[in-house]
Amino acid sequence: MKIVRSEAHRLHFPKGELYGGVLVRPFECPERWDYIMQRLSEQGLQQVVDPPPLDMTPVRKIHGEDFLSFLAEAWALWEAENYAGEAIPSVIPARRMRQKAPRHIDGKLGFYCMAIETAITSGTWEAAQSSAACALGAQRYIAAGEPHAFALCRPPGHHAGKDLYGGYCFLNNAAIAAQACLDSGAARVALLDVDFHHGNGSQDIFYERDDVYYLSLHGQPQDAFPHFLGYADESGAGPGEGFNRNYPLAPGTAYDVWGGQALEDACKRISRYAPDVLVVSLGVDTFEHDPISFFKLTSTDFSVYGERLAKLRVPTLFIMEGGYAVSEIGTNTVNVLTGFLQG
Ligand code: SP5
Ligand code: ZN
Repeated sequence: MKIVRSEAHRLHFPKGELYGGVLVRPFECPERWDYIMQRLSEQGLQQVVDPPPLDMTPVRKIHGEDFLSFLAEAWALWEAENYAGEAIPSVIPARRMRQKAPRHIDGKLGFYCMAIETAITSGTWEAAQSSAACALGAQRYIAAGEPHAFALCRPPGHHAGKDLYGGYCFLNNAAIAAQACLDSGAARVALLDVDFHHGNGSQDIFYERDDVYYLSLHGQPQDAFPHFLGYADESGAGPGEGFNRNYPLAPGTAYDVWGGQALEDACKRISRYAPDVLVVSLGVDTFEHDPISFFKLTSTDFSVYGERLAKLRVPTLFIMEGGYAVSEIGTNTVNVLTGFLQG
């Protein structure tokens, strides 16, 4: 299996994440990448390559031009204010306020942000671009006929919408890769999101489209981040009606329900859709010891569902998303991939 990854991810490492009213060291940290790389090597997955330069064409089909300009200039505008810390919004365009991007960086941050735990710092934009380049680099192997590929993306992407960042995400790597699949000849793409959190950004991007079928298993919004999307009655709109499927699951959900019921149902729907490519938003924050999540998957369960995904017999592009039990993130991620290779 080809693995596309970039050292440039290290350029994104904020010092603070707002958690429980305190600025803590971010859960989404560079060592996540190191543990995954180490485990890949231990398991003999060594076809590791750098991404090609980022092709902005699919990126511009997923994100608005104004949003991309904002990401590119946010740190410079913030620095120009001589603020002491990292860029975090302080004001949000809430209900009945004007939805118009202002000139001042304090206003721009609030306008484009969906969750303020995510700080922007000097290298954030470059790292986000390198992450999207990894997704597109891996997609090229699928387009060239390989049956599978893994993009070790960091920062992650599935919370990033057309014009929204947050939830540790800036560019929606999986959505950009799905778009590139369509642009290189696929007619139908299934985007299966197994991260613990609902991929509000991916759902938002494809909600009115029938060429990308989004399916997500996640903590139910009543209890879990991102709280404001991911209910079971969100089924798509317009031409996209029927091409969005959510499986919101309760605290304490273990593999009998997660895998035996929800993933099984999702797999049946994917088979019926008969996609040309399967993109998997691969977050391993479903793990029983994840510090910010509430599912109960064991390390073995990750191998089991990797095998199940292989049985779909569709070219499969894995895109790394979340997972914050850092010392076990390598084992859990690579178990999905080795399970898949054995399936
Ligand atoms: C890509 C990804 O996994 N993003 C997740 C971002 C979650 N950030 C906010 C988490 C807030 C969690 N609150 C949990 C309370 C546990 N006691
Ligand atoms: Zn997550």
